Amino acid sequence: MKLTFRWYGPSDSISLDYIREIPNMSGVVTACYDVHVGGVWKEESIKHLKSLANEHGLAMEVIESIPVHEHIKLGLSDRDELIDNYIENIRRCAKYGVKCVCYNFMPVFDWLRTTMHHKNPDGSDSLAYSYEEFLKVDPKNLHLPGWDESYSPEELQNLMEMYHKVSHDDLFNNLVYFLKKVIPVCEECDVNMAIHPDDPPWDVFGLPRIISNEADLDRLFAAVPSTRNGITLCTGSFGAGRNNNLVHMAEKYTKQGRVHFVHLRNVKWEKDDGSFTEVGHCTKDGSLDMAEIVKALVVNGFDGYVRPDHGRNIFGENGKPGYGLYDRALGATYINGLFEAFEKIYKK
Ligand SMILES: [Mn+2]
Repeated sequence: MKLTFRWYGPSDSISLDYIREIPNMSGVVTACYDVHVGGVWKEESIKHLKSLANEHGLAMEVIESIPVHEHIKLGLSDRDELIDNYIENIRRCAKYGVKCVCYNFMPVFDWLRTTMHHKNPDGSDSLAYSYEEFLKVDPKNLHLPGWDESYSPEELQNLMEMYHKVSHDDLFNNLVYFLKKVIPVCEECDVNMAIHPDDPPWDVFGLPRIISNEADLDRLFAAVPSTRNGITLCTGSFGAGRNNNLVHMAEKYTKQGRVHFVHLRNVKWEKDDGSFTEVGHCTKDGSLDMAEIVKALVVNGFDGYVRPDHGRNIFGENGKPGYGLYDRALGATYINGLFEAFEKIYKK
């Protein structure tokens, strides 16, 4: 297992000096943020990020993410040009040692919560999704925590309308079209594509979502069989879906050689309407059996990249929601413990 940590580049309030002090930390997971979605990343920016990481003893082998332009997801006429740009980004990243690209294919919103600051009984706060709160959101006048600055209200409405005619099958076919062009380049460049599951794993605001469960993954892998076409096993995203058996999924897709990257976090299911709270990483704190998930990875030969996913705000920190230092660092040490124990017992 190679332990990594998400780093939002030089403007991240969490420095590489801090990240390197987390036990067993091997590298950062980052991206170029200086080019608009759909554009070609500047080679000097990729090189700069890598040298900053390397100067701190950290690798930069995972990119999260190279975002997919909405026109590719919509299947519009300019998609070929945008896919060419995407491919050029993969080539440029590969040139600087990148081995894994995390991306997603969710229309418009690549995550959804109803609060960034749910107050937990222990005094910490975390992201949460309440179905009751979700029902109060007016899809015609969207104001969502964490999203209000991403698009102007008009842009958002226009984009939502463009998806009205896009069915689940259309979106799936657009993903396959994209991967059929991208995967051959990944084979050539020794890069793994790791699709991030839908977060949460169901449709929102009438927008289709197609990477929500095991059946969705099986369909994707049947359409594009190369094992370069793999997943980011995000336990918290899949795990918000109560029918997803994460232990089984970890076992099955590790055996297939398709788990290229793992996001480990726990969620606590609230009520029985889909509501959930993000909690500390330990099994006991949430609804997912984190130890059994890690065991399934190790027993089946997983040796890829892992990062602690969202943490709570603790110790008085007022970090970027989900991405503060302290709880993710505690999560990292917990992940280290699970892997060390299971690797000692089961790794051949
Ligand atoms: Mn994730």
